[in-house]
Amino acid sequence: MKIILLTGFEPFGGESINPSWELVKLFDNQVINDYRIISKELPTVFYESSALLLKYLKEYEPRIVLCFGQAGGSNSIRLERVAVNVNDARIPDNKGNQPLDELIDSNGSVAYFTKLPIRLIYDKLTDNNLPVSISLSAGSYVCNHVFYQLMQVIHDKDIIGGFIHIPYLNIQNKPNHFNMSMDELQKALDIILKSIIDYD
Ligand code: PCA
Repeated sequence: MKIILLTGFEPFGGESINPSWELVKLFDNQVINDYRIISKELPTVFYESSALLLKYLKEYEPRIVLCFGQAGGSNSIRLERVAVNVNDARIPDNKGNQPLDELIDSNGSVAYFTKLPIRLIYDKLTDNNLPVSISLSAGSYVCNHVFYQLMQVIHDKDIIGGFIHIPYLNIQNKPNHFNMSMDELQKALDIILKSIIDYD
């Protein structure tokens, strides 16, 4: 059995849920072909989040790693193309850290590309009438932070991985923002997983 590691974040910024964890936890322990899914929640905290992710990479040796985060206000599922070596927080994280203009790794590369087949995923989601876009930036908060350190570890290994942002869930009560239902998000994640498995 090969392992697919899915991660989502704990709520942040005053929210009581984070759609990324709500979504990936539903897939924990599912088996698709010869892949078994493990879902884990990451703290919305600089460095603690990535340290935990790196621990899971060692522990489970996944073949595929898909990290998810909430992008409130986004009107599509955002397939992130590039992770950048910067921490620059608009709001404090869940432990009060608010780094500004800081490098994640002072000896690290400026950026890494995703290793997900984003064009393939984009086409499959579009064919299924799900809102999707390819994004050039995951921001400079905790999601990009985790994405960068994931790519730093896997860029030269035989591991497929990357980061995807999702909009608010309809139950988050954001009448002025685009939102999606859990049914739609589950359908999207199903398609995403099958696309990556086909590609693998
Ligand atoms: N979204 C934030 C961090 C956690 C999350 O779900 C981000 O986009 O950085």
